[in-house]
Amino acid sequence: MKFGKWAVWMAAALLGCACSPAEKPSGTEENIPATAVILSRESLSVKVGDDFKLAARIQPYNATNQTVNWSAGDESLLQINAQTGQAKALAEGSTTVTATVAQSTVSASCNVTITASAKPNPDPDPDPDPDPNPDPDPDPTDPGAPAAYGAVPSSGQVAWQRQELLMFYHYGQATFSGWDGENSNCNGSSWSESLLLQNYAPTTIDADQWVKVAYDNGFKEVILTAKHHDGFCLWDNPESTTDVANTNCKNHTDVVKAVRDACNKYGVNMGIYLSPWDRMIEVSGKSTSQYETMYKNALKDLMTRYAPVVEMWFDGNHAGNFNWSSVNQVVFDVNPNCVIFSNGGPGCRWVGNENGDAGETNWATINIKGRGLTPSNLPGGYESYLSQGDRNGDTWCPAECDFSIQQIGDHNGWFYGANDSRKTAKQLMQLYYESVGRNGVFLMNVPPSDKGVIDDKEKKIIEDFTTMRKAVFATNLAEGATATASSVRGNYTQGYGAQNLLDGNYDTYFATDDNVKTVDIEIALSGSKTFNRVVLQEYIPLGQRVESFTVQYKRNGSWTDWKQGTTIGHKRILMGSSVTTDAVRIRITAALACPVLNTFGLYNDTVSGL
Ligand code: FUL
Repeated sequence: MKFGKWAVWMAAALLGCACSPAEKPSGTEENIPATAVILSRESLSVKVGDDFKLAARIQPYNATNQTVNWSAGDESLLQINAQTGQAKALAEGSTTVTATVAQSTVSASCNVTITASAKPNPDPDPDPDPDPNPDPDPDPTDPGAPAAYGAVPSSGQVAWQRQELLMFYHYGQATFSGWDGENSNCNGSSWSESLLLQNYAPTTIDADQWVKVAYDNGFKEVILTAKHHDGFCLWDNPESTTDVANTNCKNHTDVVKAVRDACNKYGVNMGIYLSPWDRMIEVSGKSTSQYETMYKNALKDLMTRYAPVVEMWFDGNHAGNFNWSSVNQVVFDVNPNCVIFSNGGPGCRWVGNENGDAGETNWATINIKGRGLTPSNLPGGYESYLSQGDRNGDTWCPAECDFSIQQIGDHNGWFYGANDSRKTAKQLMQLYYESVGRNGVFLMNVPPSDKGVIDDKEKKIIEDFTTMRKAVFATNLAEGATATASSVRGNYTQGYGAQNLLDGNYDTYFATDDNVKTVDIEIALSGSKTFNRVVLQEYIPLGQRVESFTVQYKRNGSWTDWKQGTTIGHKRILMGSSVTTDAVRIRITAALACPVLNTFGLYNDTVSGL
């Protein structure tokens, strides 16, 4: 082992570790060309006469040129402002909207289908006598959809957040040895490749069962540690000899492929974790720049071999001083819609703790432009910054709340431990409320055991959690209710009325006029109901807007406060005491722009004990 170089590398790595954000010299990321532009929608259906506007996101996020020019495939069907992107559907048919980054050929298109106007055709045989009593209140016309506000998600980020439940698999030599890279040595000896290769001793690996457990319990994505901090790789990494292909196991399994195949079978999305911190690199004496090249090659190999990869996980622990923009680019070159996780995105962010809970106030936006992004280069006090996001953040980068179902004392047990304690179904339910219910996603680590399966103990707890969750959300007590609002966009209730909150359609929403930022929404229930949970969702393709709201209910004929909330985002679940009523009122008391909400739900949790 070359201690001299190892010590230098460790010092460099520690400077960039998750616990001590490092400043990157300014001016290193000037004149960065745009490599892709992503639209908020890949396809869209509108009606003749509708106004709409798509949001465009340029990659990399810090590309120098941020100007987009807009055009329509067929201008007789669609009129579009070349600078602002504001569009109007003129006639029935199909066409495209294209956004092209100025002075480049980088572009993206959205297919637009235009159908007949919802408004009835004008009377073909008009009454020749003028109406003696003209309608004093003629039908309002569609004022057009609200423009996107602030930083908005890509279509990949919207799809990612709507998954809500994600499962992590930490598996590798540490499953057998109990020594993961966070230990200062391996089995009491210095870290060495031969030790790792010897330690890895599976008799069988049933990745199909791992993914089935996820699928059966409503988890939409799984993330596998293709390489953890020890440096042991679960696939035949062309850049390393410390991998499954070099172990003594006869018929070694490419574990990444096994998970890929199972994901294909069950229709579950796949994410990959590739640890920047690597004990084998430390003992090799390789320089950071040599390692960066190896890391990028390994990443490219993973991206291409196991595509599609919906999420790439860059752990901030000892993440080192790579040129992270160029590492991200390796991912985007193969999959421009991949959501990249790190302490600071750019696709989604660490929530600032490993307890699985987000801040009660939680913006999906943070400031990362111009920071010379590294997985740890964020403002001071960044852990609380990450848990709450930034109201005026320049980039859409929602929070992912990771934790492990296994615990060693009060720490997460990332790799399987037969004697580790386990969280209970009730604790998982609490974390669900504190992650998904606070505009985050729930990322639970379920470590496969040394027997190559998810152990029955874990399986049972996850199934109990599923039963509990399903019981709580089985009946929306707002079904059959009537919703009205104190103000509706352009008075056009058929397009933007409060009833859209109850129709179960993600893409129809309630909205107000651009200058109306506070509004009351009354929900007259179909009878007397007892509830203790309220679910609200903003239509995030148009940005996050609401800053505060109050939920009230009718008690003895008067409105009574039940609970107050701050942000909503993709989903907010308010938990309160059980009350019985026949009417509920949502008062939006502050918003950054006109509120745009697509879902209201009312539930009664009588099973979790929370
Ligand atoms: C942390 C790592 O150090 C843990 O080992 C684990 O992989 C967790 C998900 O992220 O930062």
